[in-house]
This record gives sequence, C-alpha cells and structure tokens, in this order.
Amino acid sequence: HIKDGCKKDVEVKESSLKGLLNPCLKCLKPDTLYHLGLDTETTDFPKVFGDVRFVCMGGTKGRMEHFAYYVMQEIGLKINAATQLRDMAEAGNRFSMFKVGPVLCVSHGIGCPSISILLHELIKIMYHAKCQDPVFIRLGTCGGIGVDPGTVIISSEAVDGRLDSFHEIIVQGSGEKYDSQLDENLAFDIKLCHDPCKDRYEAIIGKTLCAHDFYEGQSRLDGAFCEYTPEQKKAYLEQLRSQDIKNIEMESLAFAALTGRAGIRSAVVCVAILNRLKGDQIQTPHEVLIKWEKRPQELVARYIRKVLYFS
Ligand code: R2B
Ligand code: URA
Repeated sequence: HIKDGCKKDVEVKESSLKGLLNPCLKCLKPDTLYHLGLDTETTDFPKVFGDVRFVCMGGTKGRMEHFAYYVMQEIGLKINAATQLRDMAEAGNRFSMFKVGPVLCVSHGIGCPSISILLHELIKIMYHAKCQDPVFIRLGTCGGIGVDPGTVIISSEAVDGRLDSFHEIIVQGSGEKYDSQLDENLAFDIKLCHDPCKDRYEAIIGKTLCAHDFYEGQSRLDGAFCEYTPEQKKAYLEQLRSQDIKNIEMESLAFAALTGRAGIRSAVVCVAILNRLKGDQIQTPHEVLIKWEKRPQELVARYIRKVLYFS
C-alpha cells in the first residue's frame, strides 16, 4: 500500500513530532499496528489517543496496570471505586496498554528488540493521533553500581556494553548508529519531584549501561555459562563505576535512540534492586521488591500531576 514516489525524510507537520518519521506513514490506509492489535481503520486514533501527553512504559503488564490505577487516583480522574480499565492492546497478545486520560501506560517486555517494536507502534500512534508534544517515560528496575538497593536512578544517557553512547541497529547489512542521550531538563524535573526529607530513599541522576542480556551481558557469575573469573567481573564493574555508570538495565538504549529520532522528550527512571558490586542473585523478599518498584511510579506520578495542574 505504499505509494511510489514517497519522498524520504520529510518533516511531519500534523503531529508535533519534530523527528524525521517515515514519510510513507501517511500512505498506509489502514496502518495496522500488529503487536498492539490496533489499526487506523477500526480505531479513530485522533479521537481515542489525541489527548495523550504522557506515555509511560514498564516491563510487565502487572506493573503498568497498577501504575494506571495509581495515576488515575493521583491525577484525580477516578470516577468511582469500580472504574475498570480496559487493556487496549489485548488483541495483539504481546503488550498491555491502559489509558487514563492523558496518560498511556504500556508494558514493554524485556530488552531492546521488544521495546523497539513497541516504540515504533507507539510513535505511530502519536503520529496518527496528532498528539502534541508527548513525553515518554520508562519506569523500571535495574542493578545498581555502587548504589544502595532501593535507590532511584534517573538516566542522563544510555551507553552500550562498550560504553559508547549510541544504539546500533543493523539495517540492510550495515550498522546504523543513533544517539542515546536523554532529555536533561526532563531528568532534572523528575528528580525535583523527589523529596529528600520525606522520601526514605535517594534519587540520583547518572549514566545507565544498557545490556542485551541479563547474565553474561551484565557480567554475572550465575548464568548457565560463564567464561570469566570473579576477579574479571569485579574489574569490569569497577571500571563501570570509575566511568560514573550508576546502573545496568536492558532497554534504555533503544528507548533513548527511538524517542530521540522522533524528537520526543524522554526519561528513564529505574529503582536499583541490588548493588552489583555486592552480588548477582536477587534474593530480596517479594514484598520489599514490590515496595521499591513503586518508587519510580511515585516520582513519575508526582511529575505528571505537577505538569497537568501546576504549569
Ligand atoms: C530490568 O529488569 C529486566 C530484567 O530482569 C529488564 O527488563 C530490565 O531492564
Ligand atoms: N534488571 C537488570 O537488567 N539487571 C539487574 O541486575 C536487575 C534488574
């Protein structure tokens, strides 16, 4: 359905996205967002999604559903106690998506391939719905580097395992590199929502290493395979610490690069569930993990409330 003669890299005028989106998007009638189970023919995107201002993402359905109900309460949108949110991506059978007024809450799965697919489809929603200046935020968990478990880390930028600040994708056999900086002002504004007197944890801004694996890619000693020594692991993590890397997770590179290409302001807010300089296995009790996972949610909900009502 893509018409011949689509010009490459023309600027999108209708939504406020400042990036160079695919000029052929306008020719797709309909555009099917396969992994979200949505299409532009059966859903009126401007009507359903046109008011979206915040797109919040996290790994699991459970966490994002919880966040959706929490945000509903925090921004005062709860109509009555029985309000039920619908999973708008249920038909796609991959991701889950809940909409609470201007806030879209979506699960992204694990790793850059998964979040990349989701971001392509979410950015297309923003485009088709003509959303104005949406902000994307990833809320997650991570391994801390020399930080106390329970600390919230807001990423200044994402780096890969070689500590390079770009996301490389292989397109038609060649490596294409995209910058993985994140929005400095947004990170700062989210950090301002942390109350150092009342919140019983720290929130810091720092560099994030994005790995493409949880075990060898994060220099763990407890994977099914391990071909390095504990001393080599320690040396690598110490090198990360000396380069001011504060945490390791698995999606920030693709998230920063794709939002950056679309001209979307974005942030990554993760809670450290262990200090990798002290171990690999996550043995923290479930109730404690649940409590920690709420910290990024609390900060981001405060940020959203502040933007909606006080700016
Ligand atoms: C953090 O936790 C997950 C791996 O356990 C991954 O999605 C990430 O970035
Ligand atoms: N998520 C990761 O990717 N690594 C950790 O160590 C913890 C959570």
